[in-house]
Amino acid sequence: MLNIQNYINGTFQDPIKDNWIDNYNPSNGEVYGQIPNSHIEDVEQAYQGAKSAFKLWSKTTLEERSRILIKISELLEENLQRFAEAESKDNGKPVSLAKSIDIPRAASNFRFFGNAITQFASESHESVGQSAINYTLRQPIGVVGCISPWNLPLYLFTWKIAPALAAGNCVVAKPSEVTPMTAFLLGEICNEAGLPKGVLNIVHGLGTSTGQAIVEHPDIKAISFTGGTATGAHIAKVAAPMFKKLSLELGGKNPNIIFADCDYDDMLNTTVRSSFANQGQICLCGSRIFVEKSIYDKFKTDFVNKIKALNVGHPSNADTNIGALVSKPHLEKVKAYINIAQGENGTILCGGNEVTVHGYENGYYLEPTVIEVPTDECRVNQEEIFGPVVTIMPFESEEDVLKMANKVKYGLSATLWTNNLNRTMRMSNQLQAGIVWVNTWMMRDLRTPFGGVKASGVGREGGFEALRFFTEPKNVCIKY
Ligand code: TXE
Repeated sequence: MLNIQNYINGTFQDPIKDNWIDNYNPSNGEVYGQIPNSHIEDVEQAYQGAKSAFKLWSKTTLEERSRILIKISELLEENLQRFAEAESKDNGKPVSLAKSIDIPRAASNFRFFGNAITQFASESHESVGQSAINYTLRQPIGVVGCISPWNLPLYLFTWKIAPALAAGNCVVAKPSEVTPMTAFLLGEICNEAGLPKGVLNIVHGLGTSTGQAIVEHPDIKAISFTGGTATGAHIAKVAAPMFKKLSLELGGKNPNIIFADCDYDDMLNTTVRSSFANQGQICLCGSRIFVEKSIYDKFKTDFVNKIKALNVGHPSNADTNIGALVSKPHLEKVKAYINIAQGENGTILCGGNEVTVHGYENGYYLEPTVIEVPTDECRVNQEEIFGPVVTIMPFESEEDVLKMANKVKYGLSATLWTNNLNRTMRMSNQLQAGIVWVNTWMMRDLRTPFGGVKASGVGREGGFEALRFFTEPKNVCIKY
């Protein structure tokens, strides 16, 4: 058994009420440890730690903050294998994926924001003819709350924490109770890197108790949240009357639009990834595939053949493409959508069944599933499934596909495959999404704004947008 503890004021401690939650290994369905089920008292202690640390941290020079964040990044890189294995065990994702994407990107988050803060600038405005100069101070907010989900556990946790700390805030953070392990390990690394105690506090527990206590805390002034849209709406309701700053990164149901004039092989290989990477549990996955009619039959055959060749297996096998889904309830949710598709006259072109992996019979494995849908309005084409399930259907014209692409409540990302420049410009201007990828998918430059429109969220993270979110602008006007 591997019990994890809260990281408060630089030390590891049990939850005050001694309540615990089981932590499951999705690859075999077994409980392998326990995590604190923290309550309001633990959050209060974390807040007090953060509050005391704020006085010094907010006055620490940018060079010193930057040095510590870059040190955390280096230590994560040194511990790559250990963190990748821990992430995989907790989440079910292939170790190879955690090693090549999740942990390196978590390290990049600290390095990037460690550097970005030294380049962050604010504006000044000379009020010509009035003998006055205005400048903008960008001051840290104080104690901020960061709440993250289970799909990219350390990657999304650090995506919030790194800019919050870089900007001079102190943090009370909660990782998902489903995947708490690498956030727990991060505490050790922060101590080793010399992060002063109390600057970062990590409290574990359920969303409805620990998470809710963070959101409701009267002196935690900003909340950065990534997770489900329903949870985001609830958090907004709680936080709005308290006038908290909010950044909400929520769900997606992203279109992948394929025109006949694209670079076919590149499109096909990338579409396999954009459909099923991380078992399809990425908010950016292109889960609605629209294909121009003239290449629809060819695409359908080639795509299904590629998907049938993917290996579903134990996350630590080097040849595993698809690992385990994150939890039993999530597996049940995804399976329920496959049934819904059949009830809506969808045709399962491949997949659709649970997989028994020899030696790990109780793990949460599911075949990658491709469903041909008769209309874009069916539920599987409208609701976020967040698993290894994609829909495909043909389209006739640019106009039609644009309408279908935009006819969902979400607006996170969209992918467009075409070599026609004018069409690229027309479509990318009109797609309702925070991010449009053309002839690629999930290519990330950390300086770019990241986030969605409509039910995919409010606000942007990434680059200076994140540093703007985690600072309060103050106008100072001096008359001379
Ligand atoms: O997420 P939750 P769940 C989508 C996906 C998934 C669905 C539900 O469709 O099937 O959301 O997933 C914390 N106050 N995404 O239920 O509950 C919770 O403890 C404060 C998309 O696992 O939103 C966890 O740390 N916090 C998504 C975090 O919120 C609360 C990634 C996210 O959990 C809380 C994950 C509360 N009242 C799921 N309730 C994406 N956009 O990437 C829960 N939490």
